[in-house]
Amino acid sequence: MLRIDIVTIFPDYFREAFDYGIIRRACAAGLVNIQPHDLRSWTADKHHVVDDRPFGGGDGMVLKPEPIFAAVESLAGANRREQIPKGKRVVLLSPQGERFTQSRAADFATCEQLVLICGRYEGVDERVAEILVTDELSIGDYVLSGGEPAALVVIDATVRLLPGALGSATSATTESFSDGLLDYPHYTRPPKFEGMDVPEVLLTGNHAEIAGWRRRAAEAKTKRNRPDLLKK
Ligand code: 6GU
Repeated sequence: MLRIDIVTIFPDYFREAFDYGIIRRACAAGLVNIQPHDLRSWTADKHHVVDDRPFGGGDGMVLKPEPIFAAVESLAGANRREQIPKGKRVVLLSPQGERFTQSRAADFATCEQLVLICGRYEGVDERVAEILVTDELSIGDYVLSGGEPAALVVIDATVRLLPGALGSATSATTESFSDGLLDYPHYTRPPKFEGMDVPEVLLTGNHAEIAGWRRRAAEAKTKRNRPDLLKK
């Protein structure tokens, strides 16, 4: 059972997020337990303040370190990176992070616990990234107003890799990125739709020819849409 704890100033954002499809089934089957937590519950002051003005000046507010350190201490049992147990990951989601990839999702799927800390775009006190977390991750080269959508992305990509989460054992390994290529194109009925035909070979039942066509089509699509994937 993978336990996922989300630390956020918007716990209600996640209210129905895990009620659909594969994630819902994985929760129901006891493969994962996902728990959003309000960062404000780890504040000590009367007004539950989680942010403050940046030292050195500038726009926006910065998330304070104390509630985040307290949250991770209570959820993961330690508040220093090197004391986090081997099977746990404490992740800060921020636009300054390393890129989240399929191989990172595969690592997370082997863990016993993930603690996902949702940053705000204005910033998080840097001592969180430097001292507390095991990973600082971004989902891509654009700026989100907070880490909450990124947490959903990380959770979805991870949970579907848990053993037993997908219907078929092959579907997780034959699609995009597990072999460094985009997925091949898919078609279903009707074979003719408004003058657009399904590629003939797919209707032949010749599985060797179909496999060859899919490989070539995947390479062509990767070259067109993601040439960067071929240049490594
Ligand atoms: Cl993880 N957070 C924010 N705020 N923006 C992002 C991101 C994360 N990943 C890409 N952009």
